[in-house]
Amino acid sequence: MKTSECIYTTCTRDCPNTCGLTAVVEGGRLVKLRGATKHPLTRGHTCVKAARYIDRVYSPERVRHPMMRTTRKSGAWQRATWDQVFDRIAETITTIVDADGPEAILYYQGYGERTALKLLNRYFFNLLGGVTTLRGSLCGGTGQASQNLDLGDRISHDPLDHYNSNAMILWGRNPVSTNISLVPIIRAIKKRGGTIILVDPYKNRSAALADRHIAPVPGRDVYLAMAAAKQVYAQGAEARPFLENHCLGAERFKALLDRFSVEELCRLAGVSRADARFLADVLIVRKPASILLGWGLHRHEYAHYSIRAIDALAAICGNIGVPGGGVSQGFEEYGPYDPQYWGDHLNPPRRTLLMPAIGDEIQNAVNPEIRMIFVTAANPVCMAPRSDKVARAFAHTEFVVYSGHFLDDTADQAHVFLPATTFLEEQDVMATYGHNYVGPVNRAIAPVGECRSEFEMFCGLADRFAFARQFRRSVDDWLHDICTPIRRQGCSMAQLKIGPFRLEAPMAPYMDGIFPTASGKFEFMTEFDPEALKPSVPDYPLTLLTVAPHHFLCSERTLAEHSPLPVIRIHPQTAAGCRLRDNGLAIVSSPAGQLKARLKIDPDVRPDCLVAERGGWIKAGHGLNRLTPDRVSRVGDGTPYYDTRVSVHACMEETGEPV
Ligand SMILES: Nc1nc2c(c(=O)[nH]1)N[C@H]1C(S)=C(S)[C@@H](COP(=O)(O)OP(=O)(O)OC[C@H]3O[C@@H](n4cnc5c(=O)[nH]c(N)nc54)[C@H](O)[C@@H]3O)O[C@H]1N2
Ligand SMILES: Nc1nc2c(c(=O)[nH]1)N[C@H]1C(S)=C(S)[C@@H](COP(=O)(O)OP(=O)(O)OC[C@H]3O[C@@H](n4cnc5c(=O)[nH]c(N)nc54)[C@H](O)[C@@H]3O)O[C@H]1N2
Ligand code: SF4
Ligand SMILES: [Mo]
Repeated sequence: MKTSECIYTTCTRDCPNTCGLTAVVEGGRLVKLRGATKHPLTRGHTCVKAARYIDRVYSPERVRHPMMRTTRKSGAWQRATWDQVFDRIAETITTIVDADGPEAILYYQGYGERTALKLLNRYFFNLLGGVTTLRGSLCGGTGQASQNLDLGDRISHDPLDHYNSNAMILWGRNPVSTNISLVPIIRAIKKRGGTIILVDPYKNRSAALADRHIAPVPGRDVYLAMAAAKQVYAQGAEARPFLENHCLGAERFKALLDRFSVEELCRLAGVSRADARFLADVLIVRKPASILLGWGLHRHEYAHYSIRAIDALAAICGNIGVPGGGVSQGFEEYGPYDPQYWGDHLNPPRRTLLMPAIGDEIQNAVNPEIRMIFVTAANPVCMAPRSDKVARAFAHTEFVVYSGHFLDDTADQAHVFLPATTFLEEQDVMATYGHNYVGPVNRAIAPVGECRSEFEMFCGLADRFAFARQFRRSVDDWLHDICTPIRRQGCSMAQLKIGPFRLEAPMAPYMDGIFPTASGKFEFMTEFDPEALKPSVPDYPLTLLTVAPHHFLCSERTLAEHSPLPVIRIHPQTAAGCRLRDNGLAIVSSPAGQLKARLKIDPDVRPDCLVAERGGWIKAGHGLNRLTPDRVSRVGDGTPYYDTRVSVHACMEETGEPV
């Protein structure tokens, strides 16, 4: 009989849930991955993606040994040893640094795994002299920067604090797919007679938990928040003591509201008056209410208007600084570590390239040009906007190193493939952007094939440079030092290997009514330019929302898992207007490019939108970022993926030609 072993670990995938997991191992093989009941938030629940992760670990498509090739176009991948790939990378780095300096190298660190040891990746490049890195965000930067303007420093409510809420507004967020541990909390609020509202142009899976679904025009939530705020004032229900004592700019915000009627605001938001009224009434009657901002709300050029207006609405209702209230979005996943281990102090500030426009940024970089790109835990050719430009930039780069699990669109652009372990094969520590617990990543199985952790990769590379001794220390020694702030909070490293630890953080922030802004008060948005929200591309009447897939995490999939074409959802009226039929083929065009897709008629989509699940690979016929613009959000250097304007036309089944 096989003996079975259970190992406690933490999921490190790019997901705000960051579950405590039990890995069940039999005869050295991972056989089950289930939620660990001892985690105070995740409590034994996991998502559909967890069980399937075992297939990913052992997938026949997974790259299990290092590979390299001399040219990308014609060169087939050749199996190599770790020494061979390290030598080749180290030689190329030395040649490039000697000729053009370290800034000719771009280090592209992705979102695939954000653990404690990942600080050392950048530390390596800083020991090298400081290379070009990234700035801005493909993910949540806009929300954080916008909330910092209002609150001084964005601090979210602990998810467990939402148990104190009598209402929850899911504002552009889909926890049923993306943050499963919020579901029992939502159910508890409902059970107590509380109200749940989903605000989303698409009736996503979380609508099933909501008492009401409000579907604004994408990017126009600012008008809905303003309409609700106006009604709160109209009913004399504003939180006067809070506004008078703890806020700056409330009168000027009110003056912005006075420029519009409620009817006008609702029309601009694309919602009914009853919707705005319902939202206002819930916020007045069901106190405290917690508003959860989703990432969907962020992916617009002027997202800060909506986010700041939502903050303002919460402040007017007296929902800031109260248990069960607040406007929450995320946490600092690298927050609990000692930041000196990034190594940024070792050099003067080095060049950074803007993530939302990374294709142009790479191609336009001069003095020095980008000659080498080193990618870890990312798939920018597929996931960054304007895939055409990103692919071109990578193709023109002399030397590309890719560290990851599968031969995805970005790996196809590489000269060297470094096969990485998954979190089940590693020792590390994981904090999260979704709650206040940090947890251990414990090795459950031996590395598959010859895979190595990124830490081991950078150790192997560092060995080939003069700073080798500064880098080569054991995992335990590094974690001990990187986790100094956690140890100072009273958690020993031994304790951190056993289970989750709650970091010092308020359950509910700002309860003293003091905000870390310049004024010490909550600062209202006082400028708003409605012209900015007018659509500017008349030939492209629809907005394409490329949302989180339910069954996959971003582009984490294999070739075999792809459907032949991406599925794009369209409202029946819109489909009828363009003579498109259910399950028919269509060409979707934006100013950036074109894509063939299979249509699904779906009344849950707004008539002025199309909805598709993001993350499919270009080489599998998907690649939605062939259509997205590479603009930059006005606040926070975020990526306005959801400002993608498109048109859709039927095409012939046999030839794919337009009808
Ligand atoms: N299953 C699964 N889970 C994931 C991920 C995944 O790919 N799959 N990705 C992970 C990552 S990287 C992230 S960042 C999070 C994202 O987590 P979420 O924010 O919950 O998910 P999204 O699907 O990105 O966006 C949520 C919703 O925003 C809506 N939306 C779009 N534009 C607007 C708008 O202008 N206003 C409003 N009100 N709503 C809008 C979309 O229709 C969508 O339903 O999830 C993480 N978890
Ligand atoms: N159209 C559109 N595009 C989007 C979005 C959208 O809403 N619409 N959302 C954006 C968002 S929110 C995000 S966060 C980004 C994500 O963009 P990226 O971070 O570029 O891409 P991911 O698809 O998350 O790919 C992460 C990869 O890392 C690998 N990986 C996991 N762990 C490790 C590890 O330890 N080491 C190494 N080397 N590899 C590892 C995974 O297998 C996976 O292949 O995409 C963005 N792109
Ligand atoms: S992907 Fe998210 S919900 Fe699923 S197991 Fe990992 S952390 Fe939990
Ligand atoms: Mo993200």
